[in-house]
Amino acid sequence: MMFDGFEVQSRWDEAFRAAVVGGLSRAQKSIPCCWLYDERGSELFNEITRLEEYYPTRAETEILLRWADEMAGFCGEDILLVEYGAGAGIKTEILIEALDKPRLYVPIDIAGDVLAQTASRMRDRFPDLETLPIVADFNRDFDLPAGLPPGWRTAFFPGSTIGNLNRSETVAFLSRLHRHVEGRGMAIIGVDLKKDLGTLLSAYDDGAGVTAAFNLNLLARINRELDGDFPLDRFVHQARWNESESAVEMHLVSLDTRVVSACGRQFAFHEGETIHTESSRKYALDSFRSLAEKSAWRLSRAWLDDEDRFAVLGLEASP
Ligand code: AVI
Repeated sequence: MMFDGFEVQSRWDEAFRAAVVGGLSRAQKSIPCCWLYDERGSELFNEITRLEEYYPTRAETEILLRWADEMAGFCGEDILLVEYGAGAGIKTEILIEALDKPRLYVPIDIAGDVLAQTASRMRDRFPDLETLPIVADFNRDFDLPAGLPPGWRTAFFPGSTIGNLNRSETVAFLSRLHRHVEGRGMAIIGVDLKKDLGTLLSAYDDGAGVTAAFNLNLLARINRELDGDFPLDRFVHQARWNESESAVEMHLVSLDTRVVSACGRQFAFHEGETIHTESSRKYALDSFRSLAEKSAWRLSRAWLDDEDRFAVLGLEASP
């Protein structure tokens, strides 16, 4: 079935509406973190990646620059590289540069416009490498197209976005990757590691207030797109550690008891009540290994930065 741009947009709007109505009706109000990324949210996230306090992007780039040749050896020659959530793709360039005669690059992203830009930049940068962009939500089940060229496949998922998935989503996602590499390839995945709480919390509550603006932008988006009336100066950003989930959580805290409208519905808040907007899981290598094993992957390499803050993991598919 074909959908035109208008239909895709209206399905998207409907999904946002359903996420907000459903999420604000729960005892612990929560809205999935994918809705943080409208145009402004994506700009703010890019700003976050350049902040002093937000170490993951710098640490992962340092690892890729240092170990790309070894990662390329791990992947093998003539491979098909499949990237999930291929946003700007800067880290991917480091890996592709090191790969031995890669056969095909398959960037996958839900945002068709971002994907088209990434594909065209990659074609300019690597004119000999065929690029086949695919619009899909990597967090839902989908198949890669039939008829891809033969060759071993490597699934690439940098950015520690895997930390934004819960346990069952992570196992389902890794199982999907296993299927996509036809049960015999590799995966290279960026994972943020558990560390002292001071470092973790300041990464999600920076001094310049960029992460706060990123989180609060969700309420501005609801006001704009879903006819909401959240008073933006009466909600504040909070980053907190959830030990049982091993995750930094972002919340929006209501400073007052009030009723807010959105989507033609009313939602009551009491003073101090929060909307949970994101969890960012931080792993110990052993805990990630056991999740990977549940999805038929074997953890065979771990490349770390100098301060052991972040790991890029090499997984091999077990049959
Ligand atoms: C996209 N993701 C890996 C980021 C993270 O660290 O969980 C999103 C983010 N949220 C606040 N700062 C960055």
